[in-house]
Amino acid sequence: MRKLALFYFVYFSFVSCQEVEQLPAAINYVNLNDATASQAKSFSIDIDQDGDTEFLFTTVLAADATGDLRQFVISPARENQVFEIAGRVGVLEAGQEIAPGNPFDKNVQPMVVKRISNTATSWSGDWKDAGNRFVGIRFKLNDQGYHYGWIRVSFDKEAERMVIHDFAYRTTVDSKIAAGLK
Ligand SMILES: [Ca+2]
Repeated sequence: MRKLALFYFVYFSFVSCQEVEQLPAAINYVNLNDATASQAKSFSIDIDQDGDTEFLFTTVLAADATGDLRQFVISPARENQVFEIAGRVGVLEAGQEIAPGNPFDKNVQPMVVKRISNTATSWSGDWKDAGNRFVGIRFKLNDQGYHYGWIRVSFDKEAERMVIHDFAYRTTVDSKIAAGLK
């Protein structure tokens, strides 16, 4: 009788452990230790560390009739995309859902633009005053479907650089995540 009781105890412990492992979908979190991207250097994120960049933070120089433009951009590689709002990189708050069904795009407007003319310097772009906000991302690795995740970014106007703090994503494809969840 005692043996039987022990059996049930072991058996049910085993079953409940299995259930715990199955949900919720796991999250991979990576601390980037406040990496920076500026005119002097770009910063790339190679999520699966296979030598191919998934997302690149860099600057692009351009010019128009009024002067020079220094554009701070995120460039998703291959089929990877960012959460977009009206063609721009959405400035997401902590807790905002990043999920299948949200609008994503690869080709988005610069996050910040510094305009330099002979007479003045001005800043524009949704991210110019951003502190600890989230870029929603989705990307494909070697499997079918998209992984959903976020990258926490600040813009340092003084030093003219993007600060890329950390990122996280669901290890299971097609699974939503909340911005900041790790
Ligand atoms: Ca990669």
